[in-house]
Amino acid sequence: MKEFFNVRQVKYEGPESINPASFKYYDANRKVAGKSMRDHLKFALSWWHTLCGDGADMFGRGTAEKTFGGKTGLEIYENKVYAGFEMMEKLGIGYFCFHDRDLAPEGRNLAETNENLDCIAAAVQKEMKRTGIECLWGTANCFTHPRYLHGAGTSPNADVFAFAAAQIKKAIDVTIALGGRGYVFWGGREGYETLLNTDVGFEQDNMARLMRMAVGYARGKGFKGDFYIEPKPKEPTKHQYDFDAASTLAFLFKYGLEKDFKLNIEANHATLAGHTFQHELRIARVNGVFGSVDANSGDSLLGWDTDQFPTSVYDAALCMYEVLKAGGFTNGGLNFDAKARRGSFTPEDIFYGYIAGMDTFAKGLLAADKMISDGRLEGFIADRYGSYRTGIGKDVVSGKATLETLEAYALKMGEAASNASGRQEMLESILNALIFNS
Ligand code: XUL
Ligand code: CO
Repeated sequence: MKEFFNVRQVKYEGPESINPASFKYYDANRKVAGKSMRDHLKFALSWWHTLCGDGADMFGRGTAEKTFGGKTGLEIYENKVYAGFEMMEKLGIGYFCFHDRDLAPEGRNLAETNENLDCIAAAVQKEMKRTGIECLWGTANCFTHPRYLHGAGTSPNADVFAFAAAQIKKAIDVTIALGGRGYVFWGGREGYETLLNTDVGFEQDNMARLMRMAVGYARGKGFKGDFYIEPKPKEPTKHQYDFDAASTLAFLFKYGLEKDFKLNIEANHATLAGHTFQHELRIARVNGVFGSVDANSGDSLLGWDTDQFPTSVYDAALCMYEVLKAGGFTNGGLNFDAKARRGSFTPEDIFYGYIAGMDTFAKGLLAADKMISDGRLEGFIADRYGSYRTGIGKDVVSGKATLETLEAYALKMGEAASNASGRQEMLESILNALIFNS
């Protein structure tokens, strides 16, 4: 078989290695808390950035070659399949995620577009069989084509809604055919530019209608995986309805979708919403809708979604802490929704990006495991709420207390007992030490 990358199998060489094409921390078979790193982390390749994104931005053309030697439309997309699987094999990545339009180009009409997709999906299926690599999740790209200029499920144009529905139906078919564990809704254009032309309530009702149709259809076809909403506050629209985890939760509960949907939390989307990555994961976890992760990072000096490969061990540690506390991934995993910078345009640069991301999360996993086994951080939190385990606090939690009984208690009390320090700096110092020593 033709080789696309002049890169050897990337191996674990340990933290002392100076070989940039090796893992320093990601040792796939190493056991952490009874499970291999491979099974904890469930790394996935993003088809769009890795095999399609050529570095084009608003001010400049592409800088990276992504035709993989193909001459015609379909030949290019078929070569992406072979290149993608070669890359995943060489990096030891077990999963991939895709949009319908990353896999195959649009034809002259929907029927031809669907044929293109079936043709490339067949090649993907063969490669999956050969390598044992699996599909983490699929999705429909309902944001690139000009027909979606006012949205897809939230478009004011019913014809566009119908087209989106047809596209999603096919994307679900392909996800099921590839054994995908999840199906993602990321509402890139499901929001608004101005309220002057927008019926917010109607648009959200329609989005929920489309999601219900998708659930009904997929479950009818035997899909047992999870649906995910991937929150993002803005970009490309000024305001996206799935702004952050909390607003997405409100949407899911309002429309009764919370049993089928979980959240796919992306680091750079969290920071765009003015939250930390950990905050978004925590909100998903404590509300029982933690599902999957789009691992990347933004740039603190830029106000848009830069989709950089994640290199902050600190953020990765806090992410993996939330993942471990959620009981680990079930259908989800860590999808690198990340791309090399425009100036890093060679194929090797993408390998270095994945290596950096995988090592960062391997170290993050080790640190998260330490955070839990060490027990000091969690012990501190448990103590902090200790007043609710006895006396009046216990009555509050059990539901026995009322405003009247609490008033009677307060009147007798004089002044409330003195507050304890929150010890933030001490806890931050403990966290640093745990990361350094992991
Ligand atoms: C866009 C983004 C998407 C979703 C899938 O910011 O993150 O690539 O992950 O549509
Ligand atoms: Co994403």
